[in-house]
Amino acid sequence: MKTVLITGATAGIGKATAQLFAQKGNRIIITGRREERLFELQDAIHQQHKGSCYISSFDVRDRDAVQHALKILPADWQNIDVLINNAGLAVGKESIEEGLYSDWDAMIDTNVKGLLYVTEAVLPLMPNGSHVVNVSSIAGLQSYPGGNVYCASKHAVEGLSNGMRIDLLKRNIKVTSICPGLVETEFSVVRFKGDHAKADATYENINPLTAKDVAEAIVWSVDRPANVHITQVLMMAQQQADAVFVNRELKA
Ligand code: NDP
Ligand code: 8X3
Repeated sequence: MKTVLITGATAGIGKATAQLFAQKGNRIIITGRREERLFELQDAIHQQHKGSCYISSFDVRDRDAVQHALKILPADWQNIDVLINNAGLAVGKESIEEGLYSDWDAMIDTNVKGLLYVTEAVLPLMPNGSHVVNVSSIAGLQSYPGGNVYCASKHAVEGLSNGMRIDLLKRNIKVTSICPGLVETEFSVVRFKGDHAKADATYENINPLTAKDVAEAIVWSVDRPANVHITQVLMMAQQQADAVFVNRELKA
């Protein structure tokens, strides 16, 4: 049984990952800004899996709040075996000349600086032999039209994952980067600022990945034997070749 801290557990990939780790008998710490959703998930985990689940609500962009949240963890939650850096978002899909400062700030502050703040606060609580999983993206490996700053933020996650893997070797801590393609979650509703028609069009005529598909890849990476270090998982939707080529003609 491991203790797993998951950021962004109020929705999508983070929520599915929390449920799967709980189903497998692990103790989980769920985080996010929408506290009411965290309470609902905690209730569901208690009822469905009789699992041990602790709530810590904070905004990953707020460094003081992140440090405080980790500092006040009860003593029996202060040993964290697995950190899942999942909280993240895209905001806007405009061409670079039309981008908004507020969108750029939200993506860089959340996807890059937020991941750093959480990692810095959690690492002192992680024993040798533990595991960090960063939820990156195909956008961390390739850019696509209108992806500019989101892709840059995920390229930074790739750079950080590679650097962390080197720095944490001395503590035997594994670092895995998960790079999914199109996953149908609240991601596109957030990206298009509540425009559900645009969000739905993202997944039109394809079989997108689900949050559970990505959660399974995360849990699989963590559950490998000690001698196996999964450094990166790249996974696409069925009709997706890469960040740009998506076939919407042939939905199976
Ligand atoms: P969702 O929008 O469904 O979930 C995003 C989660 O991130 C929510 O729980 C949200 O919680 C949390 N979050 C966002 N901003 C903050 C913040 N400032 N502080 C704390 N938590 C925050 O999207 P996904 O599940 O799809 O996204 C999860 C991760 O997967 C992201 O990093 C995303 O970039 C990545 N990804 C997504 C893909 C996709 O196609 N969906 C593909 C590849 C990668 P709350 O709002 O309650 O704070
Ligand atoms: C989210 C998926 O389509 O923006 O990372 O690359 S996509």
